[in-house]
Amino acid sequence: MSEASIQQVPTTPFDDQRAGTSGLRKPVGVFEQPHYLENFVQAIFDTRPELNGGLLILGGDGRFYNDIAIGIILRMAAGNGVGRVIVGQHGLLSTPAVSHLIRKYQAQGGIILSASHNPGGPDGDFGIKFNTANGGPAPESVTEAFFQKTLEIDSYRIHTGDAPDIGRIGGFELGDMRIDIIDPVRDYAGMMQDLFDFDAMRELLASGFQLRFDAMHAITGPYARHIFTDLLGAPAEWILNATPLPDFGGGHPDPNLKHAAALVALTRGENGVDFAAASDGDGDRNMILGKHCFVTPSDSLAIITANAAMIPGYRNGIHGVARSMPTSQAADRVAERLGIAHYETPTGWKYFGNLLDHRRITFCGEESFGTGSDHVREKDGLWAVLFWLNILAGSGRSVADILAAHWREYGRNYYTRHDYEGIDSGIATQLMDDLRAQLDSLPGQRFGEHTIAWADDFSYTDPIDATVSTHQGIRIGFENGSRIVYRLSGTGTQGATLRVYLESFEPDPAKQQHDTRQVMQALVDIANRVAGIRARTGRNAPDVIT
Ligand code: G16
Repeated sequence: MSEASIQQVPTTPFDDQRAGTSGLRKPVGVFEQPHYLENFVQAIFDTRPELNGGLLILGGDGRFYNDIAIGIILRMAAGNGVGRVIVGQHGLLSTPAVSHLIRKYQAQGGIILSASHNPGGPDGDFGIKFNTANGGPAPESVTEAFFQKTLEIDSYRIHTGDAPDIGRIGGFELGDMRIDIIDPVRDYAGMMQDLFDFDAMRELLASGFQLRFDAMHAITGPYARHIFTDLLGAPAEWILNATPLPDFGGGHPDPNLKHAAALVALTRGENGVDFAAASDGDGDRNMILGKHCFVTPSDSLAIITANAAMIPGYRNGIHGVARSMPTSQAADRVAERLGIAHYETPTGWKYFGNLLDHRRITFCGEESFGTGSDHVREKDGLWAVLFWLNILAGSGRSVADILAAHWREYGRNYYTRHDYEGIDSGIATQLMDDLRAQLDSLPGQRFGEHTIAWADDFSYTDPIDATVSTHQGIRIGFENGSRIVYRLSGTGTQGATLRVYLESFEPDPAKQQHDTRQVMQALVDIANRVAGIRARTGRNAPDVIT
């Protein structure tokens, strides 16, 4: 290629490009600063030499700035010697679809443009993350190398030609680089057909069973339309908010009881639908609802593991199961019964990568509405919804019946999470430091019926590469099996978000149908007293309860 078509643009470093729990997430205005995106992307190309002459997968959740960023990244890829880029039409690809395409086409990596469940639009958030050749989010060692590079960057390389119109499917050239613009849905839908029993699900949907899926004006709209309507025969109107919009229609694309309240309402009352589900901005999260019931993500992971033998893609046996530390211990009980391994990892999907790659686990999940398996290396919203639909079709039972039967057999882990958002970062850090200072004196302290048995600051040693991750959250365990966990979020963009995770175990079936809020109240009060949340933050209640 003529070097004349490649421009070397001088730049200066930004000091805030260290990745959080999942990539670099900032308000759109930060990304719109001259050179901000370019610096980060150049750091990727500089530290991943395998991309030179290699294949890169590129796509995003369609939020504001997605199309502009795609154009810049295509020109920079051409400027940095990438051999070929596969990009989703209109720049759209869900996070699990990118993971799948990386694996299917043996790409050297992928770039995903998304701030996940954070709001979009000109005043919302934008984000970028890099996935490695296994299809999974870059581990800390890789994102740390990006960060170090961004601190010393002095120029970036960009092709001076125009990127092709990403609305047109087909093959294009930019300098020596080939660009293939593809249908974002087709490959992913094919993988789902390989894993699940589409005939059984089609029959269920034709039998009077009522399903609703809320795409929240985000990436899963086109995927859900194709899978549920074209392949499974569901009426088009069962897919709600199916058109991806740059600002997600002004909503918050977070599938939980607060932000998907309209969907929850459809499951209530005499005419409540049998099954409802939602996914988030980039399609990796899921929420599962039945008539008058909500399945916690922790229970969902346990039930998926317990019912794997019903699903064609998992019938031949499963390895183990992993959950992030704050996720309830429900899946552990299933693993023990099945005689398979179970793991407890820090928050962040990247920590599951080694376990999946080395066949230690088949399933993994997080309380933050993430569930997945070894079919890709990301959590996968529609996969989880299809897994549940396949269980419903295969068992002929309702969501509520499946939940109740599961609890009867394994016991119920009551679970709730309280989020205090946008609190002062200094106050949040001090709260965590003071908790850490109390760790030795907490065991033995009694609060009514709850006596603290142990307390620690969670650290994790990866069983494959022995990487150690420290300070991953404060855990307090009680003699009756209850647990309180405190963590600061790594995905927020305004101040700090304190997450308090609460869990208690109930083996007695006669006590398993109580209201979660009532059951957890005593533990909520203890969590407040031990950390002094109200006094420190001035907040009387959490902003979000899930
Ligand atoms: C990301 C990560 C998840 C994590 C979640 C919440 O999800 O991929 O592993 O559980 O954030 O993290 P935090 O508690 O640090 O805010 P997503 O869907 O935002 O990519």
